[in-house]
Amino acid sequence: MERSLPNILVTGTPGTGKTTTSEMIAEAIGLEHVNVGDIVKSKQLHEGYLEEFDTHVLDEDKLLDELEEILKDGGKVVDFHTCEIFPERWFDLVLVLRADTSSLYDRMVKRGYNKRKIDENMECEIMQVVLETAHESYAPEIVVELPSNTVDDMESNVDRVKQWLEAWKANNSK
Ligand code: DAT
Repeated sequence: MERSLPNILVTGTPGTGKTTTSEMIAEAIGLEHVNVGDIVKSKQLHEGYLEEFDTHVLDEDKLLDELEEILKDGGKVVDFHTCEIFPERWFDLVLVLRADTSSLYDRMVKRGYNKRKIDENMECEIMQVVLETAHESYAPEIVVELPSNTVDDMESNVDRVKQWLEAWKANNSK
């Protein structure tokens, strides 16, 4: 896919800071934030709600069609906790946000998640599920693991992406 601006995927366990960081990146470097969870809900791209797991079952085909259109010209920061459903070619950089268990736990309690959801997400983070899945799904050189425990972490993550974008532009200018 030829793009004049790159697409960046920001992934990680719920609560690691994807939405906050994606908004900061989008603002700092002039890309557009695409919150996949919000699109799934607003366009009803799911096949129902699983009460037991407090989650929606994605209609992957519809979601991918919708996103293909949004991402085709590049310049998007895509924020989603699942990273393996997208075609590899869509992204030029995949950021996997990581949080310490204590930060993550506090954030999920604040969000009002039930115990089951908290336990599930804590285990997901401890077992590095999203990081391993990202490594299985994308080329090693585009997957970057970033700590996201403090505001300073977020700011330095945004700075890193800024520098990365400059390099990307230099490499992709004709
Ligand atoms: P996600 O989109 O991964 O679910 P979020 O961006 O909504 O996460 O963040 C959840 C809450 O945690 C929100 O109140 C902001 C806070 N938070 C996230 N990352 C943080 C960080 N690195 N430092 C301080 N607070 C953070």
